[in-house]
Amino acid sequence: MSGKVVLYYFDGRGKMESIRWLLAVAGVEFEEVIFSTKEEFQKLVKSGDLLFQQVPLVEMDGMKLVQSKAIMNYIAGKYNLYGKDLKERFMIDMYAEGARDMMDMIMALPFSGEKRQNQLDSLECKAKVCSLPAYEKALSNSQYLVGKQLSCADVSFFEASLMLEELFPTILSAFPNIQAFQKRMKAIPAINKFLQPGSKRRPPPDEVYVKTVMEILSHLFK
Ligand SMILES: N[C@@H](CCC(=O)N[C@@H](CS)C(=O)NCC(=O)O)C(=O)O
Repeated sequence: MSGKVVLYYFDGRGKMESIRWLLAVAGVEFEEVIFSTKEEFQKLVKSGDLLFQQVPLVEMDGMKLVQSKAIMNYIAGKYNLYGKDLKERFMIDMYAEGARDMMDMIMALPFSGEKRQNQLDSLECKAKVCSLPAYEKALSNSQYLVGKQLSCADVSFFEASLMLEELFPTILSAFPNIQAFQKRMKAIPAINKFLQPGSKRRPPPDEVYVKTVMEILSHLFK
């Protein structure tokens, strides 16, 4: 195995996008192996590299990493994005998990068929009433969500806040601290670079992406 970092996933956001974000913020270059057919995915399953027969898979440091949260935690720990002690790490996990809850709901939307509008309404309500106020409060006297330095929680929440705005363009209007946070995050060079066209950041899912994933994972959509 080479020293390169290689990501194996579909050509879209899904559960890999937060990993792309974190690697980009950590300044780690990576390559990607993209599946566009069921055969390509099955080949990887048969290789035995997918411990649970699921992607994301990340090849890194001589290991074949699976389980997206574990991968994120490994990258965060390695690149000093995981706090200074166990208590900070807990807080980071807590805020990162809250961001992930919102992103999981967003990720599921294109696959929710006729339930889409209900799920969209429920997401908007949850975000406005439960999630965003918690982040607004955490950012009231602090530059970062936890402690005095950037962490993976900031990166995940920033990603979630952008995804929410794609769906509900004015959703942050009642949250000035989050708006200021977004501004600070956008000014970080690695983030600014990742936000530019031509980076490895993926756009919101389109019909082609949804169709491809449903074909490749057809066993889950029966
Ligand atoms: N807990 C796992 C879930 C991974 C997961 O559900 N992966 C999907 C694609 S996004 C998959 O490969 N599913 C195939 C299957 O479950 O058979 C993680 O977070 O990595």
